[in-house]
Amino acid sequence: MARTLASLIVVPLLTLTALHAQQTPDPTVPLIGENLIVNGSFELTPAGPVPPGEVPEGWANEAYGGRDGQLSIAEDAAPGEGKHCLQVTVTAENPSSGVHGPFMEIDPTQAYLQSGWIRLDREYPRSGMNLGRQWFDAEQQSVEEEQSRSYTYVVSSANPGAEWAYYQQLLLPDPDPADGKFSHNEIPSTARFLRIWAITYNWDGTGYFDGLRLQRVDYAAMARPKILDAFEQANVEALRAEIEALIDEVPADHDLHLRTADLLAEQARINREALQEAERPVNDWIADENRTPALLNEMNDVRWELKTFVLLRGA
Ligand SMILES: [Ca+2]
Ligand SMILES: [Ca+2]
Repeated sequence: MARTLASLIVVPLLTLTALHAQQTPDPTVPLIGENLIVNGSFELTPAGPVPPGEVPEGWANEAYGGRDGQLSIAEDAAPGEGKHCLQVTVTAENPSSGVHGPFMEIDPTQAYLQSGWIRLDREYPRSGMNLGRQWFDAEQQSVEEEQSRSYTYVVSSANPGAEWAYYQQLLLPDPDPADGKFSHNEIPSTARFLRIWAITYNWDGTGYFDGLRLQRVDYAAMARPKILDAFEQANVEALRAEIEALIDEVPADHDLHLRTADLLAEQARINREALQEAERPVNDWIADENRTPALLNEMNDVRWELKTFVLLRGA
């Protein structure tokens, strides 16, 4: 199951730019509801220095407990993000600052998009700007991966230069909770809360955050490929095996079982006919344009529905 679902997660991430900047928010991600972050655009706070020991409205605390006045609200904004942003200034003597958000309740069986804009005051050879989140369980204790950490990043050491750059990451349920690990884009199964991190760590420079968002995603409605690529057309048996593995994860009374059984029976029938035409390789026959596109596309659809069902655990 882990291997199968890993392939699912790779596909959307390749197109959703988990770790590199793009100029505009991705319009293909269907979002549900409003931004869950209060004052993620820093418009609720007047421009000027944030008093030492304080943080802008909606945020919980300075990330490193600093009382050194490293935060301020600048009169600048990312495209479409109002008139203010958060400025963080760190120095060699005091190299880490930023903000942590409050505990936000999340559902680990749902999909979310975390995003934000970052720029620096000038070009730097390296940067310490990080946008991410820390995961917490129902008791608000940090969720630890085996021998590892409870925090993960949309982007770490973001170094966009002096121009605003947009970063986003699709967060999906951990497809394999039993392995004791979760990737940067995975929501740990035991997570019930998160705290947003917009931090500047171990650096010497000035950077800006704006337009910080966390929103639910209608993952099942995300655009999916309607037509299999040539590799998959030539590997229909692999597609079949993937569907067979997925259907094992679905409760027996779900109507996906009937649909899948009919589809696999049809594919098996075509296979048998192809074998009887002994002179033609099975896969060529299967890919015959007049014979099987509808079947292949329906298998593709069913695979997507199964993956979505399994990943979101029927939600
Ligand atoms: Ca703003
Ligand atoms: Ca896992």
